[in-house]
Amino acid sequence: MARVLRLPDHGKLIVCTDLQGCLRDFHRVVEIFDEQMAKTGDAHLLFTGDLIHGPHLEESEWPEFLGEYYRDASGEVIDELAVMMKRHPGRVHALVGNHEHGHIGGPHTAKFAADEVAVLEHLLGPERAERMREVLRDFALVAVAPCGAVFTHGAPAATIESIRDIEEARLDGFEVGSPIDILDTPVIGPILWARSAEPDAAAAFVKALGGTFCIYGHDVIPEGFEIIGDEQIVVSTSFGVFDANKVYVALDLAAHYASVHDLRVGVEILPLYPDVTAPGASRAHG
Ligand SMILES: [Mn+2]
Repeated sequence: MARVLRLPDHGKLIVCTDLQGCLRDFHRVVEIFDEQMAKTGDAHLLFTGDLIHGPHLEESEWPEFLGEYYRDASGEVIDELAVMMKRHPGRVHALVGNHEHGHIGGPHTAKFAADEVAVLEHLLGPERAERMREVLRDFALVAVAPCGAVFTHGAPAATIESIRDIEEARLDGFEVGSPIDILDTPVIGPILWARSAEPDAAAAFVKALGGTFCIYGHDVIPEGFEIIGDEQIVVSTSFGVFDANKVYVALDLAAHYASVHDLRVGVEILPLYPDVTAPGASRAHG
């Protein structure tokens, strides 16, 4: 598979960060993409990794810091993503996150279980697990767009000379490593695991890829998004956030964004649930 996804210079791009198995938010993002397709006939949808591995908790056990309540539906999210990719060839894309990586050669993640890779593959059973891995193996590591946007799962902290360093990166063979070891692995370690990047490092990274700024998730921003320096925006579309604060990004792929400051709230930076205004308001018990 190609490690670098190259987006076109026309159409609308919808960007969704970490879902962690939240099927309801996946459906909402698909609805937004479908509306764009109906309106313009030229839309793309990009998930920036960590579509899978959410909590398996009762609502009564759910801690406040996890944001809006949901129950993990990782298998369904990947099944439906595969359907969307077939239905819209070349328009629905995803990047590898550290949670996907665990299924295709990376260290097994331990966010909500001691071995989330083993838990999910056990839940799915061998055949469905293999089908899921086939879908995940096609995910790119980085996406670039002529509009200036670069997309990664974690922070753009990797040191690279050029796009070739991404194209030649290998994702397999890290099963035995711990997440701490992999953070020290050049290129893929920071891209999949770094929570922040120094402004100088981010500037060098996006420049090496011919871009002007980077959109990523991996960390939770309870307010929905955070802009750092001139080159970085961290976006929280789903996981760890209440509905009122969930944010997605819509880019005009024909535009040119000179820096992250060209992204406008209400135009490129949009609420996932515009009708929900109070944190937790959609929850039955408030
Ligand atoms: Mn992550």
